[in-house]
Amino acid sequence: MTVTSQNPAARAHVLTVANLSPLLTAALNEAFVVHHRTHETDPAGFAQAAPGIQAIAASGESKVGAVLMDQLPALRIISVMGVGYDGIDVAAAKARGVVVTHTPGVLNDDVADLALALILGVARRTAAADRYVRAGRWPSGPMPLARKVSGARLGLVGMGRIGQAIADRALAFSMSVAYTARSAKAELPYRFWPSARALAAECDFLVVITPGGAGTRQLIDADVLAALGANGYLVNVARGSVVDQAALIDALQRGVIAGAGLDVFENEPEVPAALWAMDNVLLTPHIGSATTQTRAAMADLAFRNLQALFAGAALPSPVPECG
Ligand code: 8YV
Repeated sequence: MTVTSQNPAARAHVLTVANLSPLLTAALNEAFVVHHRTHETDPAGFAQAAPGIQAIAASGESKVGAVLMDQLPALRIISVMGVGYDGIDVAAAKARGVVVTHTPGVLNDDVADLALALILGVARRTAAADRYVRAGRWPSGPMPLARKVSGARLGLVGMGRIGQAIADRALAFSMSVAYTARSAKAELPYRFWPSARALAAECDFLVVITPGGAGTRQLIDADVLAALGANGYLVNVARGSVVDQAALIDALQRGVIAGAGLDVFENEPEVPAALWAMDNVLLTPHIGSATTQTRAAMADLAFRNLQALFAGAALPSPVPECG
């Protein structure tokens, strides 16, 4: 990250709205005057600083709505360190002349890698197997047999950059790949299904990798899970909001589906105790992009968007609505 020191009086003021990666906060502290979550922690300090705040630095899970924007009359940019920006009211930002940026591309590999880890992990029960060994149960007999992954049918709900990276990896496991998305992508060799339900009925592993937000809320409901069936597995590396979590728990409890690999949840960081109790569920704490290498690349891109705005240069990665 290239950071140039500036006269402190000339530095722009940035409000952070999340506990951001130290890689990003270090760069922000060097280049800007940073107000760390003062809107939540220090109302008086925030009220004093608000008229001068020109930027918000957010994470992929942050929520920034019109109410906060209205308190920041000088706001020019919301830089999200994450590809997902479903918590940002982009329409409200645009209406106020505020640009929203995010960090696409640099995390494709990591999220796709984790999707495969969850497919393999839930099917081959790697976490349960680890617990089995540590509990000293091996001498009493072998574990129950698992589910073969190579050659199985993969269904992707969403076929953007990360969906395609998951498909690339699945091909190395001789899996067949099909998908559903808002529209078919003629350039891709994979079978398109017009709905999640139709796709679920034709696959063994249904992987959710579509943006969150109102358009996809509870897209994976009881009907889709019933279509996936007793031999099918659900994997979610997108947003908890895309899955009807109560319906998922019910489907797992009643054996409507075989198992699930979940990196995201409806109300993070809360994970329902009902899920903790299930051996056929693999749980990870929203770690899709959580590697040192990728978080450094995301921090760099989020920082460069801010730098570009204040330098009057073209923004490296505005969200499509602001592009
Ligand atoms: C992170 C994410 O959780 O990119 C996203 O949309 O959900 C994640 O990569 C987060 O945004 C890191 O700041």
